[in-house]
Amino acid sequence: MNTKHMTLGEFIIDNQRFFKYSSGELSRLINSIRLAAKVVNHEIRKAGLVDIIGAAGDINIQGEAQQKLDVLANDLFKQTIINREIVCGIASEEEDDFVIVEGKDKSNENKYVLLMDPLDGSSNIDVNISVGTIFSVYRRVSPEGTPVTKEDFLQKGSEQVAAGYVAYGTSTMLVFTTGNGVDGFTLNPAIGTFYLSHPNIQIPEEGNIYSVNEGNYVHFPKGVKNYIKYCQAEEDNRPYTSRYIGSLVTDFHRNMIKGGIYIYPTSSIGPKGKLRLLYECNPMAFIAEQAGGKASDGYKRILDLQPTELHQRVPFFCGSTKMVEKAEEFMADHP
Ligand code: AHM
Ligand code: MG
Repeated sequence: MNTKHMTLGEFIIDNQRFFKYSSGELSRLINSIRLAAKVVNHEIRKAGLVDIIGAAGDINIQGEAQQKLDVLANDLFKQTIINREIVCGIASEEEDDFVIVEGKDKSNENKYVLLMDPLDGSSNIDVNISVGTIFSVYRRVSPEGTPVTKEDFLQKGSEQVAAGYVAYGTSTMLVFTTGNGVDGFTLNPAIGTFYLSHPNIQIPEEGNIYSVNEGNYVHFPKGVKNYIKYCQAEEDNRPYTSRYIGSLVTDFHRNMIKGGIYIYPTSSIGPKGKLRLLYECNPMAFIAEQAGGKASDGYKRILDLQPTELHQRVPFFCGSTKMVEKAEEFMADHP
C-alpha cells in the first residue's frame, strides 16, 4: 500500500511484527491512545469557545472549567485505557501515586504499564498556544496476575517498549516509536482519522535553534550559561536562533523537524530541574534517539538513569546530536 494514504490503524496492523514484543496488547494500547487523543483534541479545540461563553455568562464556572482541562484530559486518557483492560497500571503527572488497574476478576493478566503527562504545558491553553500529551509504555517486571508495583514504573528509560506524544498544534499530530524509528500522523479533523504524514522522522544531526527559558539565565549553572553564550556568538554558523514556546511537546517537535536543542537545566531556584524523568524526559529521549538524536541530563544519557521516584525531576538536554554533544562539553567543564 502507498504509505502516503495509510491511516494510523492500518500502520499499526502493518507494523506490529516489528514491535519489541509482538503482541496484540501493545497494538490495542496504541489504538486506545489514538482514541483518547481524538477525544482530548475535541475538548481542547472548544477551549476558546468556552471562554467566549464564559465572558458573556458565568465567568467563574467557565474559568474553572478551563483550569480543569488537564484533569479532564487525565480522566479521559485513564478511562479510555482502563475501560479496555489493556494495561495493569497507570502513572500520571496528575496522580500522586500510580493507579492499579484491576481486571474483572480482580486479577490482571495484562503486561503493560502506561505513564503519561495527559496535558503538558496546560497553562498555555489560556493563551491559545499548543499543548501536548506525552506517554511512555513498559512491560511490567512483577509477575503477571498480581497487582502492579512501583518497580514496574521505576524502570530505566532504555526499557521502554513504546513512547510518543500528541501535539495539539495548528494541526493535531500523534508521533510515536515502538523502538523501530519514529513516525508522525496528522489528524484529518473532518473525518477523525490520523494519516501517516511524517514517516521515519530523522532529527538533523546539527541544527541552529536553541530552546531554553533564558529568563532564568542568572540562575543557571556555569556550563549552561557558557553554552548559551556559545549559541549567541557571531562565529561559524552562529548566532543560532532562539525559540522557546514553554510547551515541551511543541518545542521538541519543532526542533526534531528543523534541528535544534531543548534545554531545561538545573538552576539555583530548581536544583533538580523542572521536567519529570518518567513521563516527560524518558519518552522524549526515546523518541529523540529513535530519530537519530540525543538526550542527556548534561552529563549522562537520560535513558540510562535509574528512577527512584515516580515524579522525579531531572535536567534535560535533548535534540540534534551534535548540539547536545557540544552542550555536554560545556557542562563537563563545570561538573
Ligand atoms: P507542566 O507539566 O506543569 O505543564 O510543565 C512542563 C512545561 C513544559 O511543557 C515546558 O517546557 C516547561 O514546563 C516550561 O517551563 P518554564 O515556564 O519554567 O520555562
Ligand atoms: Mg508536564
